[in-house]
Amino acid sequence: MKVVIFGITGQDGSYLAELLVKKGYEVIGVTRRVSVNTLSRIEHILPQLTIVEGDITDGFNISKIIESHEPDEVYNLAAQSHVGTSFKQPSLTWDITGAGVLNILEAIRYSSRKDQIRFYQASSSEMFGKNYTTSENASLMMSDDKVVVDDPTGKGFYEYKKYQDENTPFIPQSPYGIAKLAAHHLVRNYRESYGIHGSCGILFNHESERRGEQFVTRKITKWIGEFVLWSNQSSMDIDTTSDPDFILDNGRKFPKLRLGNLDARRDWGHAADYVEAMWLMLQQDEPDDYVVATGETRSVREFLDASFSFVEVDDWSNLVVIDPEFYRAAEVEYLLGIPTKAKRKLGWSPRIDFKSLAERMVAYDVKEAGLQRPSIQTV
Ligand code: NAP
Ligand code: G4F
Repeated sequence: MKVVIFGITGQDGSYLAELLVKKGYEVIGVTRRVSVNTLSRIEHILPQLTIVEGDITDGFNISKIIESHEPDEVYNLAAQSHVGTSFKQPSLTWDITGAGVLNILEAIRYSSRKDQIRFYQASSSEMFGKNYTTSENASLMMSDDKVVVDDPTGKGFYEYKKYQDENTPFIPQSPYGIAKLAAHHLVRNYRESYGIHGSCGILFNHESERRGEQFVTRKITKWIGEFVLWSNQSSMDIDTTSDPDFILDNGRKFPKLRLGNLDARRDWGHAADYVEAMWLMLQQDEPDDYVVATGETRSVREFLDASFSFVEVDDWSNLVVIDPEFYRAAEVEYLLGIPTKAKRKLGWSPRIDFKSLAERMVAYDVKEAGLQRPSIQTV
């Protein structure tokens, strides 16, 4: 079996490539030409991959790749995937995250192997934006904000009255979410109009040791790693209160962690679990759309609590600065996905929970910081 992966150099692309290599696929990864090396996440499996150059905004080139490599499966993970950046560069986001998907769909539509190709599109919980479903089981309400709903993963009852599933209408809040929603509808339209075997995974946030450093979880764990290294070289009396922006230690200083909205809630899983759901979707006879999530929601504040607890910091309030720079023009405040359909139809369940996710990321970044010896600012 042959597969083409757009976005193979990203977090998900690297885990998916690993999974498919293990399954015996011939993996063709498409990368953009850039002036730096972007292959670090897939370096360990490079000998087993075929790397070809391509950009999803270049329709002709995409057609050529699909026609010449004759894949059985095509995964589109390529995107300008940062929501904050999408407010600053909306046109670029539209061209890549929205219109780029149309280029791939057109390439499949006109391919001589249209009926043999199965296509996966990386849709996103960001498409739900400010919308959620309120549980109809109001009579089962346990307290003001909790209700027993379905038990999709078999791990216990879901105790929230607000959630998103495949039936929740989309009200996206960002140029990124809008571009993803346009692509999501295009896949449905090409499925219905031309019989393309196209499935969309509506994936909720998933993180890992390979997560991009601009996303909030990795930004936090990376900072913790560097802070642990710095504080190991410090005296016993680190001063966290005198300076609003820096942590001080006898003439040495370390910048505090600058974040935006700590109250936003996300449903956070691990990327290695989520790429299995992508593959399972393409093994189904009929194409369809699936929510992939853990069924638990946590705030950024809770991620901070969990992450700092692994380095034995109970009170991080003087280590973090709230910076308006990291607030968004419009926010998605609440995400909690119910993956009942993925569980029932695909047999998929997440394995790595919130606490283990934070623990793995912190452990990795503490180790990495020690190896890289980041430069320390001095007064
Ligand atoms: P990521 O780490 O940001 O990776 C994005 C990938 O897209 C990179 O390989 C990047 O290549 C590539 N890319 C960007 N622009 C491109 C272009 N014009 N042509 C070809 N490739 C291009 O994202 P991720 O976290 O792995 O997410 C994978 C996909 O799932 C994305 O579509 C994302 O929007 C979506 N998604 C992610 C999550 C999540 O929580 N991670 C949730 C829902 C949906 P370079 O290495 O050259 O930059
Ligand atoms: O980590 P984030 O940037 O992820 P966000 O915006 O939820 O988007 C991610 O998940 C989507 C799925 O829902 C994907 F489609 C998308 O590609 C991406 O992978 O931010 C999470 C939350 C937000 O509410 C943000 O406002 O954290 C808040 N936040 C607070 N301070 C911050 C920061 N986010 C970032 N990136 N940086 C901060 O300093």
